[in-house]
Amino acid sequence: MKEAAYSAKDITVLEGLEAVRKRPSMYIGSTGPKGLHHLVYEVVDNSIDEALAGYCAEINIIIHPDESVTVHDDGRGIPVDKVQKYGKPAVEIVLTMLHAGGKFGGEGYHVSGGLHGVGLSVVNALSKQLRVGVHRGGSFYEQDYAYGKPQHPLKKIGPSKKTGTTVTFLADDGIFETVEYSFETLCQHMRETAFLMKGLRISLKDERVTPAEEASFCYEGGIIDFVQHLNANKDPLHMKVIYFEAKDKDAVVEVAMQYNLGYTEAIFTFANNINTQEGGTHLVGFKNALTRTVNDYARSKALLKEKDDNLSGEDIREGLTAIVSVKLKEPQFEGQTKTKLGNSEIRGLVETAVADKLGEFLEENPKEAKLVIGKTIAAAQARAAARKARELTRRKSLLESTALPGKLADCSSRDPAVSEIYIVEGDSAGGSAKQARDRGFQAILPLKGKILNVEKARLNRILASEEIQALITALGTSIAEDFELGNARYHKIIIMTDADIDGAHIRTLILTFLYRYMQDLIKAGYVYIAQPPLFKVAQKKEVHYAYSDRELEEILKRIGKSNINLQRYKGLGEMNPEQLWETTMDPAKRTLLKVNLEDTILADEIFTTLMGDKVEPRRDFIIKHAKDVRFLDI
Ligand code: 0RA
Repeated sequence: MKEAAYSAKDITVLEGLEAVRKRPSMYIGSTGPKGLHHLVYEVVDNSIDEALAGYCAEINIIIHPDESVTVHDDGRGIPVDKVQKYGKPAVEIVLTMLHAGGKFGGEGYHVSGGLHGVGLSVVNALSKQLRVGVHRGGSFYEQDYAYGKPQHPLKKIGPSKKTGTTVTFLADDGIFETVEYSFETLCQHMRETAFLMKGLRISLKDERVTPAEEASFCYEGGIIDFVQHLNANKDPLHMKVIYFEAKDKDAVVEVAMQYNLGYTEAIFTFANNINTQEGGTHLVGFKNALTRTVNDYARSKALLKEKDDNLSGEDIREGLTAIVSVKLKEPQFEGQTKTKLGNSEIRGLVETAVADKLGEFLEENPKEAKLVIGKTIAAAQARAAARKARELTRRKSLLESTALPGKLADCSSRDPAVSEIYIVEGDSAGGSAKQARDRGFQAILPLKGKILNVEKARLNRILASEEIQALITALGTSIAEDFELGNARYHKIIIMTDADIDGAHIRTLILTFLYRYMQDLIKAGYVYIAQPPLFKVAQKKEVHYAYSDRELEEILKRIGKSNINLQRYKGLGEMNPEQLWETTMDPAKRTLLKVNLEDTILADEIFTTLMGDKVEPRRDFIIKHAKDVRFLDI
């Protein structure tokens, strides 16, 4: 039979690829930057499967100058023999048929779920060009594709003593909004993956810059190293990271945990290397068993009196950094973003593991155990004090008849969906903003200078701060365990600070507070950063505003440099109300930066670094990111 002849099977394949190109978001989540990076993760996941099966020790990723990406692994190589049913080499099937990425029904814990595991064929369909190279069985093979379609049959290029797979692809810029990769985003993801895959080396190279930038991740300690990394800028309560693993026939669970002297809880969970941001059965199992085990231990050692209340889960988790990683045969992912593990059998497995192994740890390390219990009791006392303080504020506000803080200039609208609140630095800028605003839907809350750094204080002290009380009452949601998104009084919460270092500091303090105590406001997409202009350029009667140095240059180029009056705004206070309205507050003209929380692990790191105790890492971070506004866009 001639090779060009189309069979019914070829047509099914083409229809499959066409479906992917028609509705890319269904397969890759989005066609924005997130979806683009997902292409790389998808290819890497296939190599990870080889590593999970025990055949791959190293993965190399290269971003080429034309934004094409190569992923190379030293696994067994995708099989090249003909699959009888299709009359084509297996590698071609893997690259062209939807859901043919697995090991043809083989063994092992596949990386699959959420948007992962959709297969190489999806990446192929969404690429202008793709080349696959396979070292296997003594030879090297190659095949090229365009828009998912093979350009020639698999070619045997020559002999080879190695094994492994190389995929190079160029994302289709007709489908993706951008095809520019962020080296940092890829590094962050690959570092995480390397932590979860003990001993696997993942290297990255960015050839778009000269000299090329390189990074390489390999952790012999696996998630123990992960926890140490997360606690690197914190003071540990005990030196040794607690680690244990347990297996049954369909799953393995690994847990690593270490307390620090801070007050925040940082538990991250994974299922088959996927960050389960919405939690699920493994998280529930972990929390339940942790609470029970610590209480049992405390009672058995008479650290709690018979009549005492149980220590609460929340207090037990104060200052805890933990990774819970499960790998299982058939993961079920649920929830809005498909990042909630649903397999009910996992809960029991994790519970038993934690109860046994953590119980053992506490028995064998009485000194550490005592520190943990002591910290928990302190947390419980602070929480009780905070509750009292809150009840007092509530009662007080009832007596005073109006619950809203005096400094708030509220808007007249009572519909949160159209209402906005500007949180403004300082009373003078607050005054301008009050004059500038549209009082129909814009409220103004001026805050005095630097609010309390919540990273360094417990809830009771935080609640004692007048500025924070005003903020909480104005937003209406309450905080921490009392938080209620539905009570938000505004669906746009806009932080407006001066465009200088102090302004950046105040903005970070406010963001830290929102992140730690009202995280769902950020997740709901209610939190924004105002972008006041940096320069005013006046030429005769015409006025232009520039929001960055680059924009200033563009304006000067356009209008020429004769007869101009250039003003650099050092603070919001230098603008009169009309200017403030026009540049920063008028919905028709302003630009707002939405704060998003895609990567909670990175966000936790950033807030710890920026707001924690250690000076060195903070300095390094600020120097590294000084020119980069991206870190504000958390
Ligand atoms: C199917 C079967 C086998 C390996 C693979 C696929 C495989 C796929 C990819 C994708 C990227 N790298 C990969 N490495 C391997 C098993 C082959 C065997 O039994 O020898």
